[in-house]
Amino acid sequence: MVKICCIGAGYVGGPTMAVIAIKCPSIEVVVVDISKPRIDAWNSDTLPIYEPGLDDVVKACRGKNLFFSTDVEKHVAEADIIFVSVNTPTKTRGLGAGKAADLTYWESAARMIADVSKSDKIVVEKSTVPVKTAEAIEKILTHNSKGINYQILSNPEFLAEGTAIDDLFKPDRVLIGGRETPEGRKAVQALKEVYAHWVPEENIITTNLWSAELSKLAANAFLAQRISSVNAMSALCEATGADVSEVSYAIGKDSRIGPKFLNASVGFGGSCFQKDILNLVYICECNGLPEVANYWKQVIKINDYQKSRFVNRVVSSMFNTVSGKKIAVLGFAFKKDTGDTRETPAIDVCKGLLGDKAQVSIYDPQVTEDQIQRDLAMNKFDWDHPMHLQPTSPTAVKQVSVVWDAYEATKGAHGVCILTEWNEFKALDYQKIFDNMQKPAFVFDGRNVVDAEKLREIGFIVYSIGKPL
Ligand code: UPG
Repeated sequence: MVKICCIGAGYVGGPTMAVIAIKCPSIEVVVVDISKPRIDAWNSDTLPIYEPGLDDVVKACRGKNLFFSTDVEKHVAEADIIFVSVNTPTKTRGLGAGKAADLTYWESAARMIADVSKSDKIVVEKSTVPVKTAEAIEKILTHNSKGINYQILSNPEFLAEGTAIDDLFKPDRVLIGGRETPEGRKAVQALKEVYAHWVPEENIITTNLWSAELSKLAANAFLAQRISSVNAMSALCEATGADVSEVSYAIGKDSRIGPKFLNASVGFGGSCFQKDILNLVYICECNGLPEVANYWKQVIKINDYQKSRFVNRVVSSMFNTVSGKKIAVLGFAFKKDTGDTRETPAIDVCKGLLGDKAQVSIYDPQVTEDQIQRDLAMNKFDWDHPMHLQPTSPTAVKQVSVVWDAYEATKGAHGVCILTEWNEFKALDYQKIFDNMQKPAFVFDGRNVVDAEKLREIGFIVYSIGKPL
């Protein structure tokens, strides 16, 4: 029986290993993590992350060929294939601060593997890492190898949150990079055989190590670039009277461009896009390619511009001040169907409004008050450094209230900002909301989810992204 161990029971490690377990009954899969509460949660009825379909997959194989454990060393020692899926935050200090990936957790995982291994191992990079990380890992492993053969593979994950299980069941492609030596090819083949249990062979791409590592950063950079491109267009649409939805539809009909990922918004968020692009920028700079670095940096700059443009629009349309005014914020997660707030545009928008002394009342169906207060009290990039930096009990931001109902949030407000595209925001009783708001009543739709014409008939002043007034 092949034994797989995955270090890191997070958004990627947990769901990916659960799917490998359900698709490969002949393989034993153990997910390990140093965090006991996290492992306890994976072993309980309430899993630590919410993904549609995940509960069923875990229930079907947990205790049979899928296990969650804190006994990291034992399971690493026993495994044939070790996936490393630990977090790689952006460095907050030292060389490359604000851009480079912090590989502390990766490095300690590699050292631990070297310490406890007694047999040959295939070590798989699952978390997104800078190009050439495999080389560094290889050095750590082989210099401590005690005669053990290690093969390093890069097998980046492309799942998106909210659709993780579907993405894992039917991936557009699986990418495996390895050394171009006989041992390297053998290791690639071994991992390919795992995925071949359910992924058609033509969808499993094999490349050299560096191509696989770079492809992950490139995929996220291209995806984010599409959003920044359409968001840049949205500013021009607002200035000219064009409608960004019509422009997106028209250009998306070109089969070379395609219709997906062209929705203008208040900005992209999530744990990956910004981090991976910053990382790409840093790699370009280190390789003496400042023009290429600046090109990709612009994707982040437009995203920051889109968020501050949104805040400026709120403040300027409300007679140049929101001081003391109640502003309702509907949606705080970085996208719908998740409670994840990492790098959500809502953080910057709320901080902007608070900077202008607004009273902000926030409602999100999946995000707790505690989380929101922590996010608003935290510095940029601190969220992914769980060991130290995170404030344990942040002083609550007094100008912020978090409520459990959209009607409560909007009661007595001067303006409403929609920052996440939750379906329920389309179906709210806007007449009731209007009746309970201060007049003139403003709606700033950061996700273009409401029917602006209908709201205008009710009496709202509506600003949508990239649309004429
Ligand atoms: N977004 C838009 N407009 C669009 C599409 C997305 O504003 O047309 C925003 C969305 O609201 C969110 C962000 O872009 O804030 C990212 O969305 P999405 O890509 O769906 O979420 P993630 O779960 O962060 O997934 C991305 C990649 C995935 C990769 C993962 C981690 O899509 O392939 O595995 O990041 O690297």
